[in-house]
Amino acid sequence: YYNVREVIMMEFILTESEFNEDNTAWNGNRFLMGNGYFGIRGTLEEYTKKQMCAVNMAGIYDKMGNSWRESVNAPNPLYTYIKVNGKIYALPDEKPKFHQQELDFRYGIHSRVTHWQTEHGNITVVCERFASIARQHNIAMKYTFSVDFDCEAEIITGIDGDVWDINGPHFVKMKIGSKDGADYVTGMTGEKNISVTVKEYIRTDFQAEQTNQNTDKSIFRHIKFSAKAEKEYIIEKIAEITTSVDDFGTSGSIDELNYSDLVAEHKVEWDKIWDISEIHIDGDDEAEYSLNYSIYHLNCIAPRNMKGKSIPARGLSGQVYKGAVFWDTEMFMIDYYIHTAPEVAKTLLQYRIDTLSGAKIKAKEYGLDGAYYAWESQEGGYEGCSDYNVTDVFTNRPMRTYFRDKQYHVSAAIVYGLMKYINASGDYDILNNGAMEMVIECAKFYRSLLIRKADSSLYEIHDVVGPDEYHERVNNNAYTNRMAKFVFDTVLELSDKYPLDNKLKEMLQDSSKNILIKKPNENGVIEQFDGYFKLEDVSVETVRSRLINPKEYWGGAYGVASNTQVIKQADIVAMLSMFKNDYTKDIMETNLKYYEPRTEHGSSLSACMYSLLACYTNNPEIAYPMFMKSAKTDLTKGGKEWLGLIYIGGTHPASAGGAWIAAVKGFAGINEEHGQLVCRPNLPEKWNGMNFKLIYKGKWYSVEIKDDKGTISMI
Ligand code: IFM
Repeated sequence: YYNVREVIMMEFILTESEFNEDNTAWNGNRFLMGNGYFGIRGTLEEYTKKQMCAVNMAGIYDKMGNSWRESVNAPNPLYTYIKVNGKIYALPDEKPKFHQQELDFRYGIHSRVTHWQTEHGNITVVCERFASIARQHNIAMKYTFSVDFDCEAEIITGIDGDVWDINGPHFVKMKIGSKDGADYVTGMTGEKNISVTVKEYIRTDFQAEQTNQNTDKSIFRHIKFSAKAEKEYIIEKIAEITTSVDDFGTSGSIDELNYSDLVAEHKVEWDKIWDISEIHIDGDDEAEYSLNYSIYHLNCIAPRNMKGKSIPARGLSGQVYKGAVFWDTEMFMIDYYIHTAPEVAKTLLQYRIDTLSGAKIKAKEYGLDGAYYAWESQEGGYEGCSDYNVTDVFTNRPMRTYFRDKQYHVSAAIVYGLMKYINASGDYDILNNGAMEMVIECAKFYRSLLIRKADSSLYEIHDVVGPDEYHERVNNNAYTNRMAKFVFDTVLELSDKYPLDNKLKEMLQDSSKNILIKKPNENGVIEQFDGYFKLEDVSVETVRSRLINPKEYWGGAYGVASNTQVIKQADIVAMLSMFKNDYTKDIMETNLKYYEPRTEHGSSLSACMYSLLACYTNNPEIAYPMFMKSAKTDLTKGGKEWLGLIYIGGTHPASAGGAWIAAVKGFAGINEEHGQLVCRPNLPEKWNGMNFKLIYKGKWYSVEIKDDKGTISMI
């Protein structure tokens, strides 16, 4: 086993070489595997819902009673544990002599080796498994049991239908059974009657007595045999997950598939993905490792072969944030796909086109025109965000928040993502297929937000929550106003190709010309919103020291940050890095230096934006720690995982995407100028060079950076 490991390129291996029960939740995230259709948390085979095991399905949601709607977890076909001489050996209860968990993130293969010491001798379990990226309905697992003493052994393996849910249970009816040698569990959701079927087929290489023991939700095989010392007993399991709302069919019947063929074709697919997506950094192994690990996660959750699906804020790591899609996708993740898998970027945008009707319904609900996209978007554009989205830790009561009502910037983020895609792919055709209508509806939405005071010539937007969520219901958030202008201008620019109704055109010209765009003050700083400079100017640490409970919410009506200049995440800094051509380097640098010490970076979306702006202002040494923070978000222990009794952890794909943006657009200085890619590197001192590939307008390019010189060549 160890020899096999050695031949795998070590720089793509994530290892934990001892057992630490405290890491259960974190390991579930960092050892995650996925193929876009589902994600499998990095839990161990004997784990159940207690240890937050989940096979999280993409794009399937359910509401149970009055709880929040959330994505659905499938029954778990990996469930397996052992008994030796009648005693259960399973983590976390039976402490091991040795335990190692690994993720080979070049190939998305999870493995574990565990030794238990008994009074008679040692037991070893080795298990390897993967979510096939070549056949996205399939999972394969190879479970090897061995002992160094003769014993009576039993391997219990099956489909655990007692799934972990935050707001479940979602399966109101469950059916279990066996057909043609395969076992299955089908769960039926309560709200929409969506069926999720998990089947498994098992192959053993030894003689054993097999019996089935089922519950009303689960089906388990008990495989009993007399084990001989030093012999390996191998179980191969091939599973298949299908649902009643699938976009694509299965390929191959599970009884005809086998582990070695599946792993071989799975690796071929991953090799193809890495061929375009791997990034080499000369001189900084840790940065290279962390960045490619981030890229691994983006590849695990990409909705390949799927129609109109997007990526939730916590990827496919579970039901946190209701499994919903946020602005994170178009602002932080899509860039990576645009340049490595444009068809995936298009699928993400198709999701927004397909959910336009949901956005129009939401706009109407608030008495607004056009399309107001959901803050937490589920299928059909359904708004998953509740009015009371945070729990007050002091009263344990739900707290009124305004994420749902006032984060107007979400619609503009979608238009921004669309234009990044069109500019880099040249795919104007998407505009004929619903995207132009989407952009126009977003423009109408922003137009309907404009207000003008009686004696003013300028339009303002009032009562807003900007990206910095701590300051709610502010007026003229600079970011939101600038984004609204961007949407007006986008429609006007596109109107050359896609004729607009004259009245609408005039309205949008007027909106673009007269919307208030905040200018830098005499010190060069742009005020985040009206009255921001009048707020108490204290450090993040001072604000932190005022917390009574470490878990209390910093924002909202009486949060510790609300009446101070301390902000949660990049806001002005995000605007400057998105519209860098509007500002001088001096202004960008002044604002970077003003806002950074006032930013808590309480969101994993924050650091990458600061990193990018630091690169744009030729400050790679300031950018570097922010980049590393983003690239290592899921590798670093101690992120926010629990809010009281509510689990809020998971993977952070926006941070992973942000790390890619900082590396490629920031340090490597890849930019689009006059319809061409240019490379103006800004490498940190310790980086000697970088090389990677990119797709631009349908062609592949290789980028080579040596010291300060970058070369882009078409492949
Ligand atoms: O979209 C973000 C938001 O900006 C900050 N809170 C978490 C959300 C999901 O990542």
